[in-house]
Amino acid sequence: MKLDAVKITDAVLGYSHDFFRKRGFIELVPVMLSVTTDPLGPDPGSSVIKTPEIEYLGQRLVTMQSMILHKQIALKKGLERIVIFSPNIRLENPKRRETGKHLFEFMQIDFEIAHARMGDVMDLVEDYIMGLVPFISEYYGDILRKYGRTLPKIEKPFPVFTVKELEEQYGKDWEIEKSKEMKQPFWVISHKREFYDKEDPERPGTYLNYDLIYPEGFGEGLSGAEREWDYERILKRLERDAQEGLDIEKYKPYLELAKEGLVPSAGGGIGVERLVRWLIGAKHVGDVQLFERIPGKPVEF
Ligand code: ASN
Repeated sequence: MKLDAVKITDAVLGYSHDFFRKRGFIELVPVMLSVTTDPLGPDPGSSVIKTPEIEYLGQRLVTMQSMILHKQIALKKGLERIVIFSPNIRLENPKRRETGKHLFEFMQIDFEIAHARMGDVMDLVEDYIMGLVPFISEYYGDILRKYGRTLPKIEKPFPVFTVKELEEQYGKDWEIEKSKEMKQPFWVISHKREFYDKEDPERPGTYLNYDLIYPEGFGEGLSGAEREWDYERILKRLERDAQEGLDIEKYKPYLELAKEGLVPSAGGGIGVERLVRWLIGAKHVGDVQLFERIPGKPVEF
C-alpha cells in the first residue's frame, strides 16, 4: 500500500498547493527550530512526552510542534493569507501506537487568515474537501478500487456538533464513536484547549475553535480556531494554563511580540497523513508513510 499512498499524497500536495494559491494564499517556507513552539496543552488530547531541545551558539532552540505562534507573528509582520506545508515533531507517548492516527513526525498544511472568523475557515475547508474527494475518486480510482475503497458522497454545509453534546451522548470516546456513526466529514466545536484558541468574550467557557472529523471511524483530521490576539487576554489565558503546569517563561519571546499588537485571525492545520489515510482507507496512518514514524515503534530508516 505504501507506494500507492505515496501517489495519493503527491496528489493531495499538488491539489493543496493549487487550492490555496487560487484562493490568494502566500506560501511560506516552514520553520523547524525556534525559541518557542506550540505547547500542545493543557489538552486532554495531547500526550507529548518531551519537546526536543538543542543548544546552538548559546541559544536554546526547540523543534516545531506546530507553527501556530509563527503564523500569528507572520500576520503581525504584514501578511494576510498564509499557508505552510509544515513538518512537525511531536514525541507522543508510545501508548499512542495503537490509535491508528498518531505519528511522531508528520506534515500539516497550516494556514491562517487575518481578520477571518470561524465560519470563514469552515466554509473554506468544506470547499477544499468537496473539491478533493471527487478529484481523487476520478483520477486515482484504480488505486482506491485496489483497496476496496469508495469515498462517500459529501454535502455542504458539514454537520456541526459541540464537544459538550457529544460528551453527554457518547462519553469520553466521543470522537471515534461519532466518527464511526457518520457517513461524511463533520465539525466538532468548542474545545477547551491551548491559550491561543479564542474564548468567546460574551460566553466564557465557549471556545471559538473547531475540529474536522473524518467519518467511518477515521477520526480527527484538522484543528483550528479564531485566535486570542489581545495581549491582556493572552496573558490571562497563559496564567490560567500555568496553574495546570505550563511554563510561561517559555513564551516570553512570543509575549514580547504580542505586546506590540497582534492581528485578529483564524486558521487551522490539515494533517496530510491523516487525510491520505482516510482517502485510501488505510488501517494505520503509518501505513501511508514511506518512512514510518509510529510512536513506540523503532525507526527503521
Ligand atoms: N495548526 C493548528 C491550528 O492552526 C494548531 C496545532 O497544530 N496544534 O490551530
